[in-house]
Amino acid sequence: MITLTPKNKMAALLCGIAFLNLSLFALGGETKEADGTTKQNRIEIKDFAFNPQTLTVKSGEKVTWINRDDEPHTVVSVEKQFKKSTALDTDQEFTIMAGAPGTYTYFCSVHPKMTGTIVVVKS
Ligand SMILES: [Cu+2]
Repeated sequence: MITLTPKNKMAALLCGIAFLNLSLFALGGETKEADGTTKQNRIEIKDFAFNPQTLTVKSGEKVTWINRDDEPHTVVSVEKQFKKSTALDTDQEFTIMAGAPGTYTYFCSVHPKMTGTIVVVKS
């Protein structure tokens, strides 16, 4: 049996606070740049194409697509590595969080010739 002295109690409390901070950070899932801004991983859908066509991000970062066409488009992972989007109307956005490192290829289910790739690297 361990008896908590006041000193030990303080250590346990600090430990708990540190753990909580880590948890909150993990939940945030956004990478802060050196200047304090949140990194934006954006892919524009324009003229029936994903721009940029290949994007490299770190695991845990968010990726947002925005449809700049007048046509609806979708974002669907070929290997179901992320949840597919609904049909995106003009200026509508879709965001995922990059999971495990790997190559995520995706396409638009309305126009299957529209394809793109996200390369997820270790954070
Ligand atoms: Cu499309």
